[in-house]
Amino acid sequence: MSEYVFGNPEVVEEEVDILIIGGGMAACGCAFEIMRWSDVAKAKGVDLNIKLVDKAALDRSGAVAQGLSAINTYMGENDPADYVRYVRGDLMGITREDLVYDTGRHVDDSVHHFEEWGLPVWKQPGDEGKALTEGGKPVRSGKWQIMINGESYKWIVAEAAKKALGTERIQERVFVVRLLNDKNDPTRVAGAAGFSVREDKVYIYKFKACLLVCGGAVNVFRPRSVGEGQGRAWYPVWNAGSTYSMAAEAGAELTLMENRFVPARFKDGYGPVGAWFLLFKAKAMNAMGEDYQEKNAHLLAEAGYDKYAEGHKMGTCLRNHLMMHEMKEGRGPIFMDTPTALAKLAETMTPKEIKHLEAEAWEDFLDMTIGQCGVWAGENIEPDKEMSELMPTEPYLLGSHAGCAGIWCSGPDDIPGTPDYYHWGYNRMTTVKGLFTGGDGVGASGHKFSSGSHTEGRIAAKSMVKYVLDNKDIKPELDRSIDDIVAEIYKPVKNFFDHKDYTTAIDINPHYITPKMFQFRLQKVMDEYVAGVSTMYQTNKAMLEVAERKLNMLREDSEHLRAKDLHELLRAWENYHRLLAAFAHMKHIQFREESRYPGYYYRADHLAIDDDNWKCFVNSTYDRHTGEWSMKKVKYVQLIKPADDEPKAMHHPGANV
Ligand code: SFD
Ligand code: AMP
Repeated sequence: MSEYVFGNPEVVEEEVDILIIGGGMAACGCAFEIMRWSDVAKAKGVDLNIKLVDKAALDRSGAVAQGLSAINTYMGENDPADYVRYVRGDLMGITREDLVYDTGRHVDDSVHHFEEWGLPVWKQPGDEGKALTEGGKPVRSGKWQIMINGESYKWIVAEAAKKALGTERIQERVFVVRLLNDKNDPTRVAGAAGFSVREDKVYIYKFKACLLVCGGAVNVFRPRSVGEGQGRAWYPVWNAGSTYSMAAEAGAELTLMENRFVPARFKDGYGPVGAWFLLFKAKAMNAMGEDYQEKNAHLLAEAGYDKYAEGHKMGTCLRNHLMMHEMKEGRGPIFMDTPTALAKLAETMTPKEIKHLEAEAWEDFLDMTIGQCGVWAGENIEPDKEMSELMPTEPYLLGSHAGCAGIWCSGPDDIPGTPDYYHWGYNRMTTVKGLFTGGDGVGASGHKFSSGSHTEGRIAAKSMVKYVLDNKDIKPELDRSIDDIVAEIYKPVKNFFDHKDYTTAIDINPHYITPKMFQFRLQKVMDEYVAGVSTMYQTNKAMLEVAERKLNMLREDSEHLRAKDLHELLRAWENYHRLLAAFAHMKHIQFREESRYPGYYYRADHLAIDDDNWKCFVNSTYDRHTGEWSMKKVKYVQLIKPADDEPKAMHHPGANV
């Protein structure tokens, strides 16, 4: 007989100097790096107590759970300044160039560590067995991307983090629900609270500084997958917007939350396209077999989008824009011509090499998106014989891939030309004192990917230690009582037990809402009014007003979320986090009266890109007491000169703010 009782949690209180919240790429980077700086502190007589807490198990948590087939950010022979130009172009001209440059100049060191820790990096013929640090030339799929055998990528990176930190400093399977501000200074963070997803326990941490790196937001929008396939998404379903919602509730300024990522993916399995486009040189075509990117290029000029696109420099959202045009005109489905690509590559190959090529085609997905192999196997698709459909997916909120939603962060202070409002002392610290972030958390600086996110965790590690050493006298005091926090976290449990006997059907009850139904409601609102797939990514002022009204009602109803077990408690709080992330996204889209990212979303009432008024960041803050959002424009500053071959319009002087 189990003695397990649910609903009366044991409260575990802990005080540390630094808490790392999350266990993904940025968190592992931080864990690895921080012990080096902690040793430096020790030499100065300060013994730092550091802890990492992850909702899942470090070995397979976060976006890299299934592994990856490429490292998308590796400089190698390239110049970090050029990387900034690439990121700026891809994100339609507005980016925090100081943050991007900072990641670019440090990222290769992380990749070298991955290889040293055992990650197999593909090498050019003749260089096999030669490490990158020994001059081994990687197989590049694109200018910035290198190929890996990455099924165990996360395992390898987690192992190094565990070794550095020590397993006794790692707490797995604790979902952090909220940050707690300091009683004596509300602009400072002093703690965090969460609960175990395995035991009836609430955890309350006090600290001087924390790294909030819980990834991006998935399942905010109604996904294309339905029924038993509904668990499929491209980005990790377990990253539920916790980074953005917890930061916003603690008072941190968010930036570019209007941005989202709509990846073009292999239909239904969500297999990534990068290796197919870049490595295998496959072409995408419409149902008539036409190369729609070439055919539709004139559309970019007609809409005035071409100033952000020039041949190979066409950004991710603009590629989507051209694909969506074909679909809207009724010339879908869109196909990835895998047979022609493989046949071309095979022209000069021996039969053995051809077999190897076919294996690589499968391995690309086996290593990171195994569900796509399921679709191929289930639908009898042999990629060398039959084409596969591509589809733009539902939107994701993230700051590390081809998107830049996130938190407004302090950058490095050694890059010439940075205005004061780009840095306030500690690199990667948010506008809340002691609250740092990395990876998907850092806004306005996309295209970091796995390696750049790891790097940002390392950058934050160093500056968090500095912050704590500079602020030795801080005595964190929570602004709320422990009883109050525990009652709040377990409110969905109380909602259930107080009312479960009112009806005979456990899920049907006027006194509570199940997390699943709550999620359906959120996804429906976001899909239908905030530019999801059902409106082909379009919205307008009136639709956003309806969305706001419905989201406000959903926020009221969040008080009535129920949890009949620990699993539902997790789902309840994940969906609460999704709601706040969704709210931020909606408010930002409402505020920015232009269509900055065609192919990601369209303000149908402001279809143009309006550089005169909107070539700027949009930042917001949230007041958790009133539920109000405050929005503002923040001036963009160009720090890296355009390259000679860059479109002239990129030289635009900046926003009218
Ligand atoms: O093919 C809480 N990514 C790719 N990066 C590459 O370098 N190459 C690729 O090939 C990439 N591709 C790709 C990628 C991701 C996915 C899912 C696929 C394909 C299918 C992107 C990177 O993975 C991504 O940029 C980084 O992982 C981002 O790092 P970070 O640290 O910001 O997030 P994370 O790794 O997901 O970790 C989040 C952690 O937070 C935990 N967590 N813990 C406590 N309390 C809470 N409330 C929490 N909420 C979340 C999670 O458990 C996790 O540990 S391709 O498409 O281009
Ligand atoms: P994806 O697999 O779509 O996530 O892409 C992996 C990497 O390749 C990212 O750095 C993308 O920006 C890049 N990429 C994907 N498709 C293309 C393309 N058609 N042209 C240029 N870069 C691409």
